[in-house]
Amino acid sequence: MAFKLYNAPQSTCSQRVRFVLNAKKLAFDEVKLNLLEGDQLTPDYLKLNPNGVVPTLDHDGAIVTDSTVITEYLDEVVEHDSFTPENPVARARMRALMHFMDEMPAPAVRVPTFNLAFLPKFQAMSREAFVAMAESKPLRKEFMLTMGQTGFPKEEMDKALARLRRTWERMDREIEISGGPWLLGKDISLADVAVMPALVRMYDLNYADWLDLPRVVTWFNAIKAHPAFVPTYYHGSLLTERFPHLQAVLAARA
Ligand SMILES: N[C@@H](CCC(=O)N[C@@H](CS)C(=O)NCC(=O)O)C(=O)O
Repeated sequence: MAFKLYNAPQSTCSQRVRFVLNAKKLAFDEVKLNLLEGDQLTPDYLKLNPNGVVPTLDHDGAIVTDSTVITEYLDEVVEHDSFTPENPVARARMRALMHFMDEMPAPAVRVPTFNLAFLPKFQAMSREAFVAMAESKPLRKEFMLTMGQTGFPKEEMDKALARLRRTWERMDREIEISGGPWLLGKDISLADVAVMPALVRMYDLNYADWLDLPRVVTWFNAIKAHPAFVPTYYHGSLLTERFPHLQAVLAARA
C-alpha cells in the first residue's frame, strides 16, 4: 500500500489526516503545498481535488478528498489501531460529533487564523491581484471577499470565538457523559481527531479559553501525549513557527 498525502504543514484539515497516518504507523509520501502561493489552485491539483483545498490522499492511485472522509477511509482500509467503535450506536455518535466539528470549530478557527496570520500577505497585494486570487477559489471565494484586505471586523471575530467556546463546552459535556478521557469514553476515536487541530490552533494563537473546563484540559494533555502528536506537529505546523510576525501580534494583544 502506497500513500501520498497532498497537504500543508499548518493546515488544520491536513493535521487530522497526518495524525491518523502516524497513529497507524503508515509510511506516506508527503507533498507540501504552499497555500498562500496558490499551489492548491493549479490545474493539475484541481484535477485531484476540484475544491482547491488540502488535504487530498492518493492511495495506490485512488484519490480521496475531505479530511473527515479521508480519516474514515484510512480507518476502514487499515484496521489496526482502530479509531472507530464497533458498536453501531457509538459509531453513529462519533459521526455526529465529526459533523459537529466540521460545522462549528472548523470554520470558526478560520476567522482568527486569517485575521492574525494570513492577512499581512493579502494586504501586500494589489486590489486586482487580491480579487483575482479570491475569485479563483472554488470553495472559499465568498469567504475571501468577505474578509477583504482589511480583515474580518471585531464582530465576526467575537462570533467565531463564541462558537469555539461553545465547542469546548460541548466537548466538556460529551466527556462527562462518556466518562472520558476521550469524547466517546476510554478509546480515542475519529471525533477526537476531528477537533484536535482547533484546540492546537487556538492554543497557538493564545486563545485557550477552556482552562476553566478541567475535562477539556485533561483531554488536551492526553492528545498531546499521544505518540502520533509529535510527528504530526513537526516544526512549521504551528502558525507561530511559520509566521514570525505573529509573535509580535500576540504579544501586543496580551
Ligand atoms: N472540508 C474540507 C476543507 C478543506 C480546507 O478548507 N482546507 C484548507 C486548509 S485547512 C485549504 O486548503 N484552504 C485553501 C484555501 O483557502 O485556498 C476538509 O476537511 O478537507
